[in-house]
Amino acid sequence: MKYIGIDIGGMSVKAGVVTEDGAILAKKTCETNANAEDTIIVRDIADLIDGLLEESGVSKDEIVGVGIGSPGSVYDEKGVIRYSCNINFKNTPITKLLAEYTGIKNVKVSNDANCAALGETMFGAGKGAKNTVMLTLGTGVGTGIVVDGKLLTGNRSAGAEGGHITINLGGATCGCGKKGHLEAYASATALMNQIQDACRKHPESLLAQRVAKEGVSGKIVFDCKEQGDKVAESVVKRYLKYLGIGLVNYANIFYPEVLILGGGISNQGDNIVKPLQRYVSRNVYGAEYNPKIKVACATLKNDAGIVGAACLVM
Ligand code: BMX
Repeated sequence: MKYIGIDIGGMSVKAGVVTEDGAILAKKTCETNANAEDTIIVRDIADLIDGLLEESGVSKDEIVGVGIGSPGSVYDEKGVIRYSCNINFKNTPITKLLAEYTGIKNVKVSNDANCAALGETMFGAGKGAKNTVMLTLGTGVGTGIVVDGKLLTGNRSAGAEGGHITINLGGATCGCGKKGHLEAYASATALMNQIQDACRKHPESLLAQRVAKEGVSGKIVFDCKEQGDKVAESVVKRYLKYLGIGLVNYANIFYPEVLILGGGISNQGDNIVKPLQRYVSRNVYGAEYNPKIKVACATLKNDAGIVGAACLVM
């Protein structure tokens, strides 16, 4: 059996042919025409699928279905992307359009973090678990919640927007315009801002010197901390503290077996898992009496979006 997974992002759309074991047979990418008419964006995706099948030598008849993951508010049951703040989707009937353009009837869509959570739960860091919460730490903070093996998405799938829980009343402004949300503290975007703030305040630090030479990145702050830079250490400590608060909130509500962290920052592995594991284990309600909640980094890495989207039609 073969499936197609589509991972829509603000910059690019990634497509892959995925097997029932979650392996990717072939991949292809195109630019996201984010400001174009939504029908043009969907046409581009249809063309991408055609190109992918042609290059991989897989025929359309072999494809069981196409799953799509997109940032924003998605009405899964209706196959509609209601709204996405940086891509021109507005009540776009994406599954209907894509089925029409490709001739593949079975097309499903969900939020990008929901897809990542599904992929990691079926084939990645949450394999074997029935309850997981995944956080994608990227432009924003996306969350996907799996309860008893199924995605929990709320009324008409408008929920599971866990980046928008308030962790600091009146705090930093979130991408959505409200204040104090987890996304404003724990996204990769937020980490970049925190690094730049620290560099402005401490131009003498190793962090500031390296950022001036190499540009800002999440990796640089962990590298500088490793080299003993105190400024980098305090940026990392603060970042992990807010992320930890978010994790404990999810842990207390959903009590999953595994809390999974995705996005580029998850490449830090133990550098983030160890302190976060300590924080969660200390602060979750009734920790001494309840089962341990494991904190883990995503294992599907950049492929989580493609594999997870394909899981929608498995
Ligand atoms: C935002 C929101 C979520 C999304 C999350 C992660 C939009 C466009 N996005 O909170 O729906 O899951 O960001 O998105 O409204 P990413 O762009 O970081 O992958």
